[in-house]
Amino acid sequence: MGTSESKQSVTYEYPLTDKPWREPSNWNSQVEQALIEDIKKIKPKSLVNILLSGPVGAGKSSFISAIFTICDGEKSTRAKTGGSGSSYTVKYSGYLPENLLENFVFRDTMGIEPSDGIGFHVDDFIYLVKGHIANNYTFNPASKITTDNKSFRKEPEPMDVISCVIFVISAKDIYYGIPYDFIRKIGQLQDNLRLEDIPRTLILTQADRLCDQVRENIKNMFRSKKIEKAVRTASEIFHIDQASIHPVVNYEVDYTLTPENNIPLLLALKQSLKYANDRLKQIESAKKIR
Ligand SMILES: Nc1nc2c(ncn2[C@@H]2O[C@H](COP(=O)(O)OP(=O)(O)OP(=O)(O)O)[C@@H](O)[C@H]2O)c(=O)[nH]1
Ligand SMILES: [Mg+2]
Repeated sequence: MGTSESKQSVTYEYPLTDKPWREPSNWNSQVEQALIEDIKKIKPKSLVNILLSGPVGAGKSSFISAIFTICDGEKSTRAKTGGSGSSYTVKYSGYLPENLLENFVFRDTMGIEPSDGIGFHVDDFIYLVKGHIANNYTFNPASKITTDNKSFRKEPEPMDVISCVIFVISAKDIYYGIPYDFIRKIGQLQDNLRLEDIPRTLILTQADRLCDQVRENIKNMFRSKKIEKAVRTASEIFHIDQASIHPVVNYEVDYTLTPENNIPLLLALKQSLKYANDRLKQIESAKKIR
């Protein structure tokens, strides 16, 4: 009896689409290798900073660790992750992966909370982006950094500024309705970026928690209607083009390094690196134009 029951097929509320809604449609080691080769070709001449920002517990630190996992070829917990009520990350922390990547620094921040006075202080954002805040600064939810703070750089060097921001939000939160206060705060951060002309991408983490079919087989990612809807909704809420929104599963549950586990992470990484490098080139060429 047990055998026949366990063989019964499961009916899902949201069946997969017949055709994938995004390329690549084949997830294999050739596709993975092509992405790795593309990534290796993105070689900035000097250090480039990529900032991670987003709600508390979304998976910012986990995404950084996932990048190290891919670069090192084994599970990494480089950026410490957690699940407490308030932000696990309290310090501004830079991470420089090696092997696969060259010259890219990933900068982790405190999680945003819906209420004011707790979590990341949105007024710190512009100082981070412009390179005024030094590594290891302990965020203060009660007030923005003051210019007399020992971590405040009065005159940042070009190597201190941020060249791309990766917003990190849980796919489930987007799908089931992200609280308005998060939208308001993230909107405020985006206004700063627009003024500074800094590119951004959006990573929808924990896709495995939103879609059972993705949890069962990550290759279902681009055939999942729920994930597709989360991407569309995020695009509408945050005014980011869908092609810059990447659903991923961090190496937090399944620690097996496989091409299919890597592919969504690599797609997100490749675009963020490219945007960051393009920004650097844009600044260089602007210096030549009078
Ligand atoms: N299932 C699943 N869990 C994840 C994923 N990414 C992160 N997590 C878990 O979500 C929790 C929060 O992850 P963190 O990386 O600490 O999140 P964060 O955005 O850095 O959080 P704060 O530093 O607190 O703002 C941890 O328990 C992670 O293991 C994912 O893709 N899938
Ligand atoms: Mg964190």
